[in-house]
Amino acid sequence: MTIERTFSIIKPDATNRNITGAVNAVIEKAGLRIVAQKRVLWSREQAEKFYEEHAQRSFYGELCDFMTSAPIVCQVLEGENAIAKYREVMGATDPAEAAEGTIRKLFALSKGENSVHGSDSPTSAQREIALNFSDSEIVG
Ligand code: DAT
Ligand code: MG
Repeated sequence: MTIERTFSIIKPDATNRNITGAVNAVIEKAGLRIVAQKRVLWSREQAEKFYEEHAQRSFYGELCDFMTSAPIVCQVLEGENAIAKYREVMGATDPAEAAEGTIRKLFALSKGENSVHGSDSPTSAQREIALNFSDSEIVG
């Protein structure tokens, strides 16, 4: 049994539609604990830094525009195999390909406006949590 932490974002399409509670209900029903959470408006610089691995992709500009267009809810989720589990709970990047019952199937509008982010590996989780939270903000 490995208790892990992963980094999550509830994205602008979801905060705009006032469905952060509905997203959190799916997260908690899956057995993940929200051990840190804050609503913030990212600067362009924060978005570009966070998504720097995608800097050469065609959608990078659009992605950074979207992620700074409205408040987001940043979270740390804790649980058994939290990183892989949350990727499962989120569903595929494109909601058209996401499995039934996943957050993206339930709520996402498109491949870009897809309601949530979740870390894809332990290395990413560590980096993304450190970029967005201080240790004292995470209370397990
Ligand atoms: P994920 O968020 O599932 O890890 P990713 O890391 O490949 O997906 O991409 C990061 C985000 O960029 C994704 O959540 C939405 C956006 N994105 C990815 N591919 C896209 C595309 N082809 N067109 C528009 N936005 C895209
Ligand atoms: Mg990703």
